[in-house]
Amino acid sequence: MKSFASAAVVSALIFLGTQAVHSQEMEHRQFLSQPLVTSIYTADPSAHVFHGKLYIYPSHDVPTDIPDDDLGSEYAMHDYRVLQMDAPGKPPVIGPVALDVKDVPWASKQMWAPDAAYRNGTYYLYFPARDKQGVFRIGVATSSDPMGPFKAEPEPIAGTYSIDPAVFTDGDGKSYIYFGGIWGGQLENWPTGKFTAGSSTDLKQDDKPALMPKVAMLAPDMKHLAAPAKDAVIVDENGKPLLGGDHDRRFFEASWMFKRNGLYYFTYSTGDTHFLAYAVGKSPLGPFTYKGHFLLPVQGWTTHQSVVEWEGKWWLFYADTQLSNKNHLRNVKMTELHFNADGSIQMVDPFASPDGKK
Ligand code: FUB
Repeated sequence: MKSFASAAVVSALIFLGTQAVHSQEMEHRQFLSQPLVTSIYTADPSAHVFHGKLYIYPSHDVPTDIPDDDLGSEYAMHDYRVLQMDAPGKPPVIGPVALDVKDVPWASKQMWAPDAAYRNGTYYLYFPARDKQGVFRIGVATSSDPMGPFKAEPEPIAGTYSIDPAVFTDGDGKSYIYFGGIWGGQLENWPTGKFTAGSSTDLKQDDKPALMPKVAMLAPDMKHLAAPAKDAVIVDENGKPLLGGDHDRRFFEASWMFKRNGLYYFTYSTGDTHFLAYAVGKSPLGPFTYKGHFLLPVQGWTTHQSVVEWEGKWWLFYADTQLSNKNHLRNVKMTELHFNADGSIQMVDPFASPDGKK
């Protein structure tokens, strides 16, 4: 018994020592960029330039006692605040509450990663939330002001489900919505377009095509799908869909589309392997050929991106947990994104200092 107790004490000391070394290493890691705002927690930054000004539509993280789990129950957000930046490097203005879950007739909780769009004088806020039955759906709300407040439609957008809506408007004025997320995002529960109850963490079909993000063209009113959503298929270099077991490359969540030099870049998070990845195609509907990672893992479990051209430069918006070191209390950041001559995206290391030193 005594020797067991001593061994336990020695193990505990070794454990604490390892932890101390680990946290010292964490403290000494340099962050590539600093949080854009520090007075509230923000994540999932969807950045847009509307009429020359930059607006960021983030999740608004809140403290909670709900423990971390594979379904992301600890992400208990209930409202949105919009950020507005006048110039890179200038602190953003934090808008008032733009939409609260209590003002969304169909929703119950978990206002996760939103996005926004503009058409004909109206701003549209797209957002996921659990309905009264606990099923994630995607809603839309409108405003005449990009900062809100937004008024929610009474029902979720018919034909959408799961999480992480991202809306892309092409040069011809047509808009497309991308959505979906596995595990907590419940994409596993929609095998045939109908919700099927059951475990929603990984189908464990590693040798089958991975679950793909969904894409649909939006109707001109921006509140309905013009056609049913279909898979935005991500294929490998041989044209074969990425497989479910390919956790380093397969889609997990966080769809974001941008267009550069006529090429459509579909970007996303690989979730449990913590990369941001991209795939390119010749149509906003896909298919998209996997090209690689472009953000190495950040501090914290999730990150979620947007990529936008602003004032002649390309910017990556993402999030980590620098302020809190807690998975569910994140802070948004931005850094310049660089492309190679062949259109590939240069890797971003969130722990390199801007001059490239670790
Ligand atoms: O913020 C809650 C969820 O975490 C988002 O919807 C996902 O993209 C991940 O960032």
